[in-house]
Amino acid sequence: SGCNSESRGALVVLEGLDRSGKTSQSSRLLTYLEGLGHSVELWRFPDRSTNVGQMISSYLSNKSQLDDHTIHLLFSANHGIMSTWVFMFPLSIIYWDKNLSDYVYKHTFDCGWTLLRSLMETKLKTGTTLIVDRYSYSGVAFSSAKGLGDEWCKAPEIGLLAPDLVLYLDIQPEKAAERGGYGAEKYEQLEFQRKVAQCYQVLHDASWKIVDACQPIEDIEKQLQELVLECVMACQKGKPLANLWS
Ligand code: 2DT
Repeated sequence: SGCNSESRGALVVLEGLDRSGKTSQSSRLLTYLEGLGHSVELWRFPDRSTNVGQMISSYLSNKSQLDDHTIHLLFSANHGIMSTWVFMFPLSIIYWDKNLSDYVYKHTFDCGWTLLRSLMETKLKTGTTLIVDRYSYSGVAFSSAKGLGDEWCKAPEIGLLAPDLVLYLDIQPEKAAERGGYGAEKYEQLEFQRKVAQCYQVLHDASWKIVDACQPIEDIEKQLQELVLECVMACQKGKPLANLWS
């Protein structure tokens, strides 16, 4: 059941609160699709391996402090969007954030044009399915939970590709808090996660499937497999790509 070279891959995103199981389910999906002979890659945001990713990581582990707007834009920059720099430059002056202005200075002129969007588009058009662990929705949900406006949060990410399918792993914040490892990072706090859950609610659209994340792990896995396979088929048959936040 492999893909033929003319059909495109699917853009599948997993979203949900911290500890909802996105990361383990994404790797299970990867194994599943590979097993069926599909060309598939697993991506994850934030990508902590890049320069910006390290700034994000140190913020999340409370080693550095950044203004809410600034960290939002760093997440956007981490999503590989050129227009982020247009937003970031004035902010680096307004907040006179040394890290940020150093970063803008060093990278504005050499970040090139290998935009995430075009990278994704190339992968999809050559038949590779992308499983993405968090995407722009996390950006909007987490920042608007802090009180930033939805539209402001979406603005730097306009033009990214819209996913073909968003799998939302639905868990009550109280249940997630009972799971292991909770509380290690800045955002892993019950009160904040409650707000994030509310912010996710208003982002749902037709591409979202809500899956109960409190079922046994294999049951969730089975449901995700069915949803993804259906989506992969639709994309193979020529479902058109669309833009996010347009
Ligand atoms: P992980 O625990 O999955 O590594 O996420 N986040 C993520 C944002 O605030 N904005 C974004 O654009 C993205 C992709 C969600 C670490 C935290 O980063 C948050 C949780």
